[in-house]
Amino acid sequence: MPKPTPSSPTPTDKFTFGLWTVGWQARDPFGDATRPALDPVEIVTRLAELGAYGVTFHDDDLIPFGSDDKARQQHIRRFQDALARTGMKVPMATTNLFTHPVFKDGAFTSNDRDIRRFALRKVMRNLDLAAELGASTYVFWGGREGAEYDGAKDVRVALDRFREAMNTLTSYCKDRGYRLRFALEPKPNEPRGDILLPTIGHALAFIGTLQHPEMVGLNPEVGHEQMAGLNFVHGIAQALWHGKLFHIDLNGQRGIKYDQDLVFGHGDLLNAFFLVDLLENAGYDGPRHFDYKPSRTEDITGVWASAAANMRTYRLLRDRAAAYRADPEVQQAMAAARIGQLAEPTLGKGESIADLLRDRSAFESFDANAAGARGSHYVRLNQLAVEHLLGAR
Ligand code: GLT
Ligand code: MN
Ligand code: MN
Repeated sequence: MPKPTPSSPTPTDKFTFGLWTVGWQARDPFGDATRPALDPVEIVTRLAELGAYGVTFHDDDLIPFGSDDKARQQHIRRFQDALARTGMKVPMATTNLFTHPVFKDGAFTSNDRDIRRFALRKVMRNLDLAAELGASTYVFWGGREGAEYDGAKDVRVALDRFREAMNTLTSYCKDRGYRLRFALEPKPNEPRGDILLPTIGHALAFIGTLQHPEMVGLNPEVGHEQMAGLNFVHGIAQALWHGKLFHIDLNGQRGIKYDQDLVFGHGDLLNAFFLVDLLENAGYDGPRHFDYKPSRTEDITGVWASAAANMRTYRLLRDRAAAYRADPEVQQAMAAARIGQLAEPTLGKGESIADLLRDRSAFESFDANAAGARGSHYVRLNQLAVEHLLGAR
């Protein structure tokens, strides 16, 4: 019997989209745009109709690069009117530090000092707008911070400059009383041959060196970790464990290749299932932000269909994950797999190292061969997940 399909998304789902996602005109390194430009006001309106909670933007998505103050104010006002009319929120904003040729060798880590200073000023101006629009997260994707040649960039010094930029900008927010938190978005490569802070792990280590580490966390993207062959669920679990999952970019990627930015779930679907299970059960209450690109083959109808697909897939996975957890057979399989035992501290309450050394059952009389022969039953558990995902249970 077919499972009931969930009703439409609502703002309580906290689904958000970048203006640059549905607004992508599908220009790629080999071909021209296949779709017309979309007005940010239309994007806000259509996404609201589809049940989204909000939108996010780069400064240049909203205000074309080089606009004078008057034009800038007009763009902002039209956007604010659309937000007020639809009730859409702006929980996150970011800076375009990658399109203009001036950023071809990076922004905060460009070898040119005057370009680094320009980048800081460009961010500061958009931080003012982000705060004005009520955003709580400010993303830093350093797509151009990197190199193609190992001799082109002194990476240790570049990290000094990256840290200087973060310290300067966190201080700027503190001075202005902005309640923004920063979220670094790792990516291994593309558009640079190698990008600085390429993975969740690299970025976490970098955050620990900052002046205000409590203000800086992560905005990991599904495809970016998978481009590096990494397990996104593991990366997100570690980010949560560090208290650093400030925001998330959901999309789909099929293996180690160029950044595909597919619809969420259109890549590694089983990993997406366990990702939703993790987000829903770990207390993540931030936006579910889709950073995808409607494929170049799609017309404008396909753009809105793909936006809806992201939200529908997330909701379906949420339902499937809840059903998986509630299934008595899954609970029994989890017990057989000793999943719960991992939560028990390895040393007993109040047990000292001396106590452990005295415990002969822990070592001298421990039957390692018998323990090594115990089956884990993980395959059965995984099959149950697959069957829930397929709607077979
Ligand atoms: C760009 C990139 C994304 C980042 C955006 C934020 S812009 O499209 O591919 O992954 O999240 O700057
Ligand atoms: Mn991407
Ligand atoms: Mn992204």
